[in-house]
Amino acid sequence: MGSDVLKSIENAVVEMRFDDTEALTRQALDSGVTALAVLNGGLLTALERVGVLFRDGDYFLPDVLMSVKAYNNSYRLLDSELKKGNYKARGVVMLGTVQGDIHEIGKNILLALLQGNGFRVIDLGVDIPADTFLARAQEENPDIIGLSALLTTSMPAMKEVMDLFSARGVRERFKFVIGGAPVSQRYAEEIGADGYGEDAQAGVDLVKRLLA
Ligand code: B12
Repeated sequence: MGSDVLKSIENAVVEMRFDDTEALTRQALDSGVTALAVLNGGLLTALERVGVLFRDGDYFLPDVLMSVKAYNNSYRLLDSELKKGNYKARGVVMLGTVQGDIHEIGKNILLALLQGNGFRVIDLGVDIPADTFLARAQEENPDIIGLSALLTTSMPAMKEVMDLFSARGVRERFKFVIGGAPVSQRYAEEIGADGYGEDAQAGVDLVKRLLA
């Protein structure tokens, strides 16, 4: 039953059946499938398939948006489960997608898992300029700043953030972690970030390590 319903959720997202994703997700959760299993076994595999269809020219941008809408109808039901955890404010993390980039799904998953692991998270949103990261960091004083980028063309904006903090002499007050499909450990080292997380769970582990 578990893997059947996950496959159905995956197909419903890929096929843009947004009413079905909600009903199927309720069915999965009611039958005891965990929120994390729906995310990893249904939604993320669906987005990978959507990515391939888009890359190969079988899907156009409106198709991707419809699939994301179907994804959101499911994810909405998982979000509160993923955020449930042992809340004891282990630290404060500020997250944002860098300027020029509006991809937010990965960042939002990291946000949910961080909250589920007891961190307070300040979400700046998407398309965030370097000076906004700086201004909000000075206001909120987070322990960690997480930057997300999904486009090769927006990756340099991560370096701009790092460079601005250095130029203002506040780089050492914060730890920086970066992530997103085109980013790597090597790129993190190149721009002087404190770490790279391949996926949201790796991001949580990294944040825990940096604050230990
Ligand atoms: C959904 C999607 C969109 C949606 C985004 C909706 C939204 N609300 O986020 C829409 C339709 C808006 C979109 C638009 C565009 N997209 Co798009 N999109 C995708 C798609 C299909 C999925 C991305 C996704 O959400 N993946 C799922 C999440 C969970 O994965 P993730 O983001 O990588 O996040 C995980 C990790 O990377 C990590 N992580 C992420 N951030 C962070 C941060 C930290 C600190 C840490 C530690 C970890 C971490 O944890 C996450 C969870 O495990 C990808 C294809 C793909 N397979 O990736 C293309 C893709 C990213 N898009 C692409 C492109 C080109 C575009 C457009 C330029 C298209 C256009 N011509 O207009 C625009 C860009 C608009 C802009 N300025 O940003 C290309 C990028 C190519 C490149 N290398 O630069 C891709 C790869 C598609 C392709 N194969 O060509 N897109």
